[in-house]
Amino acid sequence: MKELRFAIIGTGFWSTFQLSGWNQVGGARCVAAYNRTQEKAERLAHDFGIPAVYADPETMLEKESLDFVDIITDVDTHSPFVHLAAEKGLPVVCQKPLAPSLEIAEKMVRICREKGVPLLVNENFRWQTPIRQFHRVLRSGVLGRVFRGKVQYANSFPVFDNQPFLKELDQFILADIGTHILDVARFLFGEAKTLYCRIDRVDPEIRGEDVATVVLGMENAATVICDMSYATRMEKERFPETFVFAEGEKGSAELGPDYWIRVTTEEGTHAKRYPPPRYNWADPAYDVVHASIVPCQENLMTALRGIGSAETTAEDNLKTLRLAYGAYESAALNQVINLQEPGV
Ligand code: 89V
Repeated sequence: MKELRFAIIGTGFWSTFQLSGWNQVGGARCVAAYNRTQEKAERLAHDFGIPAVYADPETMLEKESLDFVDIITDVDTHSPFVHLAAEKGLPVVCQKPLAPSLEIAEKMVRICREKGVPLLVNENFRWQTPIRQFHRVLRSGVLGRVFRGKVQYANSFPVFDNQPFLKELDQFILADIGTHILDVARFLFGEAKTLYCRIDRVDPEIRGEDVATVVLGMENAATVICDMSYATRMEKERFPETFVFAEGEKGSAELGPDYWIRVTTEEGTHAKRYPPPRYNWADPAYDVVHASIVPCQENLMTALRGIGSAETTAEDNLKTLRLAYGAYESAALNQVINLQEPGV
């Protein structure tokens, strides 16, 4: 199979894991890198054997013969880089959150559609080993009709140590983690009809909110609660684990700490652990998240090769963004948002 050639835009904290993921998947080679601070790109190029570093992204996309571009920058710069790649007819993989507003994301999707290039989102949480298994449990029908679900991400990990720019964002946890958690909620429980959200800021040193609680009224009548916090101190720090609970007419299922899934029905409780694979390039503090990059990229690769469709296309991701940005609107107005009305 032909090896795909790609360039990366952005060589910060996340780029080393993104590149290691592509190497793990195989079949794609990074041939060029651009970063606003060029020395950072040079350092990464040296570590990963990337042959070319550019001071200007446009020149890079013009000079290199590429099959796709991987954008690994902060949210505000995604749109201009996606536009640039689309103009050159290049397929794009972009980090989440795709854009700082739904309108900007819709425009990005529109331009890529017009130019006929795939726009894919590196939305990896739904690819975590225990979350995939939880999905299988729900699809097996063992719980019967699920009437309530809960997706929780609550810890007090010093996330700003590695990603200091997150401190400066006016919109923090719903945009950064909510996009993951709400995407997991969609993946497991389906689409929402209504949404209500409350937010809070506990850490006085940051700009945006670090606590959010979202209540979703689902199309299938279930209620799903998504709660997230970087202000929750627990007996044992569990970053970056996501916990899930589903209650159905015939039983319940729980994804709890340390990747344990417990399924309880009339017949009793069945418990099994579903840990993620360990990669030597992953930061152990981010284990389950870094491991999820691999199946996520495998899935994106089928779309990049034109041999299948990806789960996390930008088109699909608009539905997740509608929830995340609808949640800000709900919190600001203290109102339930009807997601089926236009303009949300
Ligand atoms: O994937 C992310 O959005 C990151 C995390 C905290 C998991 O590293 O911000």
